[in-house]
Amino acid sequence: MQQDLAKKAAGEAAAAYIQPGMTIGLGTGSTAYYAIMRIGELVRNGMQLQAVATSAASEELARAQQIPIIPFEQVDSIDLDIDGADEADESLQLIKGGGGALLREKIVAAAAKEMLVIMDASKLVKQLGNFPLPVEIIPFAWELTFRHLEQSGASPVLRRKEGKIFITDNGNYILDCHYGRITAAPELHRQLNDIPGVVENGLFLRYASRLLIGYADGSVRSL
Ligand code: ABF
Repeated sequence: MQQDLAKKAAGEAAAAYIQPGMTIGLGTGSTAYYAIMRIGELVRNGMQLQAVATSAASEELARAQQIPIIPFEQVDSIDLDIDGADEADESLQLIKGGGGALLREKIVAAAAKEMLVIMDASKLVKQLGNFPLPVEIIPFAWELTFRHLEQSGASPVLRRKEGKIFITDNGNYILDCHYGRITAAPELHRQLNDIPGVVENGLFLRYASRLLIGYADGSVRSL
């Protein structure tokens, strides 16, 4: 409950950065849920904006809130991407992908002029890596990709949901890679994306413009 209040504070605070006429990237996850609900209120109160979603789940939620969703091919540029994270360090490096949407989230984050990361305080860490790094891979020869990731120093786990292999919105698998600590994130990012079969990894190293960190008392700290 406390964490929920913190997520709500961060998610709703992000909406204050939205200007009329903006194109917004809508993130995925339980913190992004609060941002989407607040943005829906703004739209219903007459604010003009349009949005692209980073997952089918966020798109469904946004449409239910009457937020105008545009297909990516109609997007010239994204003014503001609002998304959650699983871990963030003080240099704004992130681990994302716990929600399984990391590929579309990274595409949207890379296309955005600014990325607001919304999170509860438990996500702020000194060193990335306690949270297992999600890596999206193609299903073909996944066992070989699994072994390549082991050679990168990880203990990979094939993500399952309700007993079945989890399939992303893009039809891929996710290996949650336990590194324990990630000391050289840029090098690891390059190494992972060089492995045949890897589509994308959950290291977001150069997209976040600002962290909005929520607390259970409703306060929000910006970093
Ligand atoms: C999403 O937000 C994912 O990248 C990340 O896993 C999630 C954070 O989860 P939550 O906001 O539900 O704590 O963008």
